[in-house]
Amino acid sequence: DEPVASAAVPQAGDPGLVLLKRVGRVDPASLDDYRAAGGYSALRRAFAIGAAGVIREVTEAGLVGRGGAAFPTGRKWQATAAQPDGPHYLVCNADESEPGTFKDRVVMEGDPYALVEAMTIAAYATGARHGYLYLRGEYPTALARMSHAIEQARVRGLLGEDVLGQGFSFDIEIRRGAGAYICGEETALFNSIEGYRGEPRSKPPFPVEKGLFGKPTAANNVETLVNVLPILTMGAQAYAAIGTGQSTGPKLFCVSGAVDRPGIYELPFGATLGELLDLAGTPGPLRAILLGGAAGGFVRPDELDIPLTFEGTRAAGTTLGSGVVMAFDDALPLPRILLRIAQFFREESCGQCVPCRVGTVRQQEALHRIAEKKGIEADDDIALLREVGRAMKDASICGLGQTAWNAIESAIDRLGAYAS
Ligand code: L3W
Ligand code: SF4
Repeated sequence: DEPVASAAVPQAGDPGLVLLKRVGRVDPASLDDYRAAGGYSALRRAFAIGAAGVIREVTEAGLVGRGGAAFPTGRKWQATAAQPDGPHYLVCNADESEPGTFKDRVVMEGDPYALVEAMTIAAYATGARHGYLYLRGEYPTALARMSHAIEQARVRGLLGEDVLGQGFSFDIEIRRGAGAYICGEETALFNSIEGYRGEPRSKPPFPVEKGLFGKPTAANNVETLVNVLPILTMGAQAYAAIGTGQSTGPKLFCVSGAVDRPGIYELPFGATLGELLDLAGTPGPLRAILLGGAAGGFVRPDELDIPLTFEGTRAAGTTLGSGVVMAFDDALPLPRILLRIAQFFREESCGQCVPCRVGTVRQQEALHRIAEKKGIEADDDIALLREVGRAMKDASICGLGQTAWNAIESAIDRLGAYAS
């Protein structure tokens, strides 16, 4: 476990930060320091406005999921709360495994009480009395800090029976992942908690209706949840004024690769890719930038004016995903990068459905042949890759298979990979 270097959060402590304002500034072990820095004022406001009021604020703020799919959080919570038959569950997806993603880790290590408070608010809003924090197994420091924060919150009456004397009971159980990327897919994650193999279920039914243990479940990413704190403390309107009309609020970006200062950057939605890379510093010319991680897509260095918003990246034919920005120079040959991405998907496929189980193998084989310049002509292999990619996208059960061809397709079409 490599600790996140202090340079990894270069803006932590800046007065303008919303999500990272306590990271690097407030002792992550101290509940008193967290409260002195404004902690638990959001939960107090939640109790004051009631569960329906919380959902209204989150909806008006325009908050959407930060795990990659950008589903409206208010709609998810409303749908969960509306289910008549309980028990309802809250699941925090902290199985952060997308290559190049480490934002949730910085939040959990640097501001663990924020996540405890945010989960408590989410549970209150959705009617859950029991929450699970499904934590990536390779995050021992996050585990230690979250465990301590949960324990301290219990001791101080902020978790357990009758939270803050408001007649609301809620507690959090931590479950550790065991190194499988697929367990970040919400229904595979539920199976993992239930003790089954980490294989995705077909959707619908969506978790809001039949989730963990077949019960109504709100499943949210760490970053999504901690956004609820500023929404409640500053109000939905002030929050929605940050960012753009369609992508509201602040966003954490994970910058890595050929940059001077890799790390987590908090910026309002709407900053451009070039502005973000300027903050991180690029020591030399770039060959390509991977947006959205292995499930995302490559863009060219002449596309740095792409706005970092959901609508802006979509209009540019790419994706923001969970906020990954990986910069590549010429140090690594592109075919090797693509082969590594293909290997990743092949290894992480759960094997449950044919298009993905077979497709990820065929994809890696074709890329290997092209990289080695062996066997059939590259053009034939590229045609094969397109066919297999299409089948995976159209017929796979879950996001892994549906996105396993994205980065490779973008490298061929946008970067001209393999063009002679
Ligand atoms: C109620 C409906 N709920 C959808 C819910 C659904 C889920 C959320 C998004 O993630 C992304 C992909 C990659 N009623 C609903 C509904 N929901 N329709 O909304 O759902 P969905 O199916 O669009 O996406 P997903 O399968 O949850 C796929 C990204 O995830 N990804 C990897 C991400 C990795 C990380 C990480 O390491 N931190 O996030 C891989 O594919 O970007 O867009 O909750 O239940 N009608
Ligand atoms: Fe498993 Fe891949 Fe099918 Fe998803 S798409 S269920 S990872 S085999």
